[in-house]
Amino acid sequence: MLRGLILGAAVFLSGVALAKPPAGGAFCSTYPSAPVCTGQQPSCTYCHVAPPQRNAFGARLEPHLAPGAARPLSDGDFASALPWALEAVEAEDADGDGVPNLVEIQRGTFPAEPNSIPVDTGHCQAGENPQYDVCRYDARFAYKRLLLDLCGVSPTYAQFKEFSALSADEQRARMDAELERCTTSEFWRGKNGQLWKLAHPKIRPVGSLKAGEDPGTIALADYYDDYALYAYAQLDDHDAREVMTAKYYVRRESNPTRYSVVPTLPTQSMDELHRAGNITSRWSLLYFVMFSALPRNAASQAYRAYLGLDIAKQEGLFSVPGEPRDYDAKGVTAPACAACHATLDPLSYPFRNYEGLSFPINPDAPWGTYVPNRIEKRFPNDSPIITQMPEVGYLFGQPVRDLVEWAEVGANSDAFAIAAVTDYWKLLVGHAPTAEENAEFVATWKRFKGTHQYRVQRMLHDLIRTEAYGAP
Ligand SMILES: [Ca+2]
Ligand SMILES: [Ca+2]
Repeated sequence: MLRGLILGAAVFLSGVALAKPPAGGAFCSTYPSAPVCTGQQPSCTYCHVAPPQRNAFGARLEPHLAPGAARPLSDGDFASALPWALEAVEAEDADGDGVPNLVEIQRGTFPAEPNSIPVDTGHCQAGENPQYDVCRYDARFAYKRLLLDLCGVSPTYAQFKEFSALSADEQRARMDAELERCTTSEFWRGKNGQLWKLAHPKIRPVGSLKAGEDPGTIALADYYDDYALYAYAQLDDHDAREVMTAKYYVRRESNPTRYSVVPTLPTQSMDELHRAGNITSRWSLLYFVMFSALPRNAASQAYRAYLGLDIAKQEGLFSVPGEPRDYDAKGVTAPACAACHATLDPLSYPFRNYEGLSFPINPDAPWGTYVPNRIEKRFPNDSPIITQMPEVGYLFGQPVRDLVEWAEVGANSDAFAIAAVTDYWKLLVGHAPTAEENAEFVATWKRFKGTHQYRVQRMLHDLIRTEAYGAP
């Protein structure tokens, strides 16, 4: 629904401030329940045709942005002025489609596009579909779906008939019991099952580099360990955050699949003090850090995989003043790069001492370990200031002293809960939450974070009760 990703949007041209990195954040703190803020932030095109050129909505905002103040506005001044400007134009209709800006923001349509207007889904009529209650939650529909999604089988005719004959309360109880049963199935928790599918984009397996079971031609690391920790954290009464924070490892047994906690694994090399779940697994470090002095790729992958924020799509930008410093002389202070790197570089500093690959193998810096003064030992001459690179970094604009704290702050953030529930929403409902589903989605992740204390299994009982899941 967010169209057009404009990279390098926050460039500066002839001293004129263009699209601002803090815009998305300031917008979403003004309208936290807007669908465009659900697990994401509005892209530049919300206010711009292509920066610096504003669209109809951006053009209405501009005169209300700190009127009279000298241009360009600093990021800070911009961020504090934007909420006032947004409020000032709430009652206006920037694109002339008859719907005021505020209504469009809240209903998830675009205030700068006349073709984008709220549609009332008033087409539901009783009796339209004799099989199911189309307008509202239908337990029989949800029951079928649940067995397919979690057990991988449709109910038999006899099961379905029996379910249909139950009272509403009995149906709910049966569904809860089936959810518990199905999440013990191989289809759900086993190798290459539903949970492993959710883990694929986080682990990014590469068969040719696989060590251990199912080995590749260049056996570097066994990422089945990463799948095991991920699956363990999703199951039973376990805390989902530990995929980022675990100090332990998880061993998998097959037939039937069982995951159990172990303090060490022969396939892993990180010392306990510096361990942060799958972020510091041997595979993650080898594959995402590789040969880099400043592991930006490792940081942006963890940010995207576990916190749902993709810097390449201008998501989750929290510019840190004075950044990027360009310690490794990669030219990231160039205008087109600086907007993203003011977030990405400080996000990456806490990875500075985590070793990926090196050839020849350095005995002082073994692969997949924490190496104090790694930059000084391995890359001292990469640039004149590279050894000044700190280990302290920033996550969400907040300082973090090392990667372990990075992972803790990340795991406790709303972004983590939103990203985790979004994964299951996509898997079970079939798509990312839509504007119509937003209220149920927000309630679900808030309960996941609060009432359910990050227990996925408890959250799933909520998810199967949503209209998004159970309304045909
Ligand atoms: Ca409008
Ligand atoms: Ca519109």
